[in-house]
Amino acid sequence: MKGQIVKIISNLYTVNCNGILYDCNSRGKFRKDNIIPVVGDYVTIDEKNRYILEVEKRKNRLIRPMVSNVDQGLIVTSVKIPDFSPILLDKLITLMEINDVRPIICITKMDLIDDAAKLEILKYVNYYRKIGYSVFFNDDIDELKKIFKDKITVFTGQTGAGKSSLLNRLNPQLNFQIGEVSKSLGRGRHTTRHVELIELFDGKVLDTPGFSSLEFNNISREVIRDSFVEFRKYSCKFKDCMHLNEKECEVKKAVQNGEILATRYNDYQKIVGDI
Ligand SMILES: Nc1nc2c(ncn2[C@@H]2O[C@H](COP(=O)(O)OP(=O)(O)OP(=O)(O)O)[C@@H](O)[C@H]2O)c(=O)[nH]1
Ligand SMILES: [Mg+2]
Ligand SMILES: [Zn+2]
Repeated sequence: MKGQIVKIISNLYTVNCNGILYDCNSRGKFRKDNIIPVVGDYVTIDEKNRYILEVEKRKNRLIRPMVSNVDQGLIVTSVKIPDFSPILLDKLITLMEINDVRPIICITKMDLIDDAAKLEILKYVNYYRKIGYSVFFNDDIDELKKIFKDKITVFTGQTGAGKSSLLNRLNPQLNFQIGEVSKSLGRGRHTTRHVELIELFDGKVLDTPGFSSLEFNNISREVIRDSFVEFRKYSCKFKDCMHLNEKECEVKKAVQNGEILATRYNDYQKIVGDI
């Protein structure tokens, strides 16, 4: 019988087969072949003996939280407490692009800033929309409800950005704990929380906000470059232009004339420089 792993607690795998949950063990064979089933995996189970027999090929797999077959990531970004951080946003977008996860941005806490600061934020919002990303505000509840259908969505963003608050607003029955900021800052973050896919508006979301792995080791500079989607349309003099120290670079020209947002380009330089 086929299904999807929706929860793992130590060695117990909860598999959803057409809406019915089966608690299964994994077979010893998997460990030998170095296949460790994760939440999100599509599997075949032996429903009688409650064993996972086979793990299907994954579309992708994220680490921290460990989850596979993710379609999209909702990047929850506050404009204050914590402050708006373009570099964090761009790192998360890059991380998603290279894992074939569609980034969606949700801005929170606009009520905490004045009109001048709002204009500044709108400049970013318009830019990210221009390059093809969906950007919502956490007030856009009706629009946000529509994005989950038939998708696996991971919530991500800084601690305190408002992920749990947003989930609760989307579905008050979820009743996630809110305001962990100060507590978690004191003790180091995210103690042992299990990873679980939950149903939300005909889709599934990951209730463990985290996605803290922001290192780009083992990723080539070219892949990072290509994750900046707005760079793709420029044809530079050198076909393999990294848009860094090359002369006559169309991307750099576009940064200078304001077509490409300066923070995007700076963040690109930082991310490439880090690897
Ligand atoms: N003013 C204002 N406060 C908000 C808004 N959204 C969330 N908050 C507050 O921000 C604080 C943190 O919200 P959480 O939802 O717990 O943040 P989180 O992203 O889940 O944080 P972690 O679980 O630590 O990753 C809480 O005190 C919320 O009430 C908003 O739009 N405006
Ligand atoms: Mg939370
Ligand atoms: Zn170039």
